[in-house]
Amino acid sequence: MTNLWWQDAVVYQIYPKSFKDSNNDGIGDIKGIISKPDYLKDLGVDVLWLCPVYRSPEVDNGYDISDYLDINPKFGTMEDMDRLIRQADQRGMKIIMDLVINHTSDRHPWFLESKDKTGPYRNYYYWREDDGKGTPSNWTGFFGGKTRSKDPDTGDWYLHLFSKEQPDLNWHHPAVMEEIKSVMKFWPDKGIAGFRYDVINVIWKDSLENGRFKLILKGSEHYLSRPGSHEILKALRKDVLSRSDCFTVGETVFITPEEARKYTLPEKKEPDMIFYFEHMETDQILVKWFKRKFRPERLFKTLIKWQKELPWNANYLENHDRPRSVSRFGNVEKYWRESAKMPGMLLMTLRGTPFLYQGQELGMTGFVFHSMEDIKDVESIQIEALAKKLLIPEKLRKKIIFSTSRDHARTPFQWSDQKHAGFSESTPWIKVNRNYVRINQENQSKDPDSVFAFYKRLIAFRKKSTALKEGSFTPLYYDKKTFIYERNHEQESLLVLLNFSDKPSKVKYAGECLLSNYNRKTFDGMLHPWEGILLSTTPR
Ligand code: ISL
Ligand code: CA
Repeated sequence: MTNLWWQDAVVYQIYPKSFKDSNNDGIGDIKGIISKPDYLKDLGVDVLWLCPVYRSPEVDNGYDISDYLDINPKFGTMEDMDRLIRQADQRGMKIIMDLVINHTSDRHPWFLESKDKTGPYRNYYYWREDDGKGTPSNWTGFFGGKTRSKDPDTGDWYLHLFSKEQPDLNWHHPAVMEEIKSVMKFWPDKGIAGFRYDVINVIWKDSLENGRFKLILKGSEHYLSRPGSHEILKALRKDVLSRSDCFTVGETVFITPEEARKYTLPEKKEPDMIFYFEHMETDQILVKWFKRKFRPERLFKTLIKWQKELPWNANYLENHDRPRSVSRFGNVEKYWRESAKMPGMLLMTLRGTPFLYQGQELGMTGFVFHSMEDIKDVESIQIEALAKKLLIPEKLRKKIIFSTSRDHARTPFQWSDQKHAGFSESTPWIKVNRNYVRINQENQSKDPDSVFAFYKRLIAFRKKSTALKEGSFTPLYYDKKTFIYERNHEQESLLVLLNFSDKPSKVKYAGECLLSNYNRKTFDGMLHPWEGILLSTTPR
């Protein structure tokens, strides 16, 4: 079967707050994105995914929406948004929006209205009157701590799986479905090509009963990947999305391949793809705050499993919630350039749609945090507070937060070696990584051997390779550091060889290189440290 348009696309994720500031208030904005279309076009990406740009009090940087049909004034206006869509279209690029429908902001008019016990909005959220017995539930939330808060205005309790400023929508109430449907008609009518659904496998709550004993996410048996979530996704697709040539990718937390198949097999008619997290968890124990040494073998095994289990994957190595990949999987000190490029080859040669996160194409690295003042992320702040409550010593708390914070991925994009990395002329909302003088777009766009140049080559290669876009995936070999697989499509066969280590690796293949992050023309069977090689095995 030939691919659908979004299966041939390379998606580039933009975190608007940190991409480019056009009016020098220290905050990235839509006009900033508008000022860089040629950069994105030059890189070769087809779709831009914008993290939320809706009106929002920004407790969770836009993942707390107070108006789904308007733009956050800090990011610009609806006219700016229309211009961005038009401008992208002129260059053959499409835009997808981030859609958060598990919860809204506590400033959303629906929530404000729902405080009225007898009003028409009451059932938009999960309210419970106070019975004097304390918190009405033992569930634990995603940001640590409880999932019920008492509204100071009414004294009633409401449910929130994330921060208390993000109350969960009650999808049992039919009006919620109708509201979201109209939101999802509005944006495609404007020219938006699809949606990334935020935490989509938790939107349906079977019940609000207390949860069984569990170390993490107590209560999640009542809402993780429940049948009700499938009903909702089917309805949204049938009644709204099928009207245009949109695609959707659902973020799914704590998902197994078996569950993922139920969401994404084409005949299910739900989201087209999902983001899973298992490969992001190969350097952690239980939760991401407890790190263990990264063992490449675990990453290879996990990727093979998902490549085999799903006919089509949404592949990614970075996003706005996870530390930078070169700092996690590579060697930033000794082999920064090589170990920033090689995982790019992995991403662009797996079967599925590749999602690239802003700055990954420059090999942007993790941040070195010194103080909690440097941390802006609500999750990090709440986890730190929880750890403090649990009497975890300050030094350990800092170690945990500084190594795992979502802010690693949120530092300003490094455009140049100018002050503030060319992101803004005034102090950015979050600190710039000190290495911007060395790692920046201006440098790299001029350098044929840069990380950027290599990503560009990878993307261009993928575009003309049917084996990479449509072909089958066959793992051939992996060990503690080496990963070898084949991609096949009728007349075209490609071999991908990757070395995830500081040591050379001997393999039993050799031949002419189609691509190499060491710029080799021929391969003799010995991979250099952090080398990625693409060979042709097509019979002549
Ligand atoms: O990685 C996580 C699980 O421990 C969390 O950081 C993350 O909150 C989770 O993956 C869900 O993420 C999405 O929804 C959140 C928002 O804060 C994230 O930015 C978003 O990607 C709530 O809307
Ligand atoms: Ca700005």
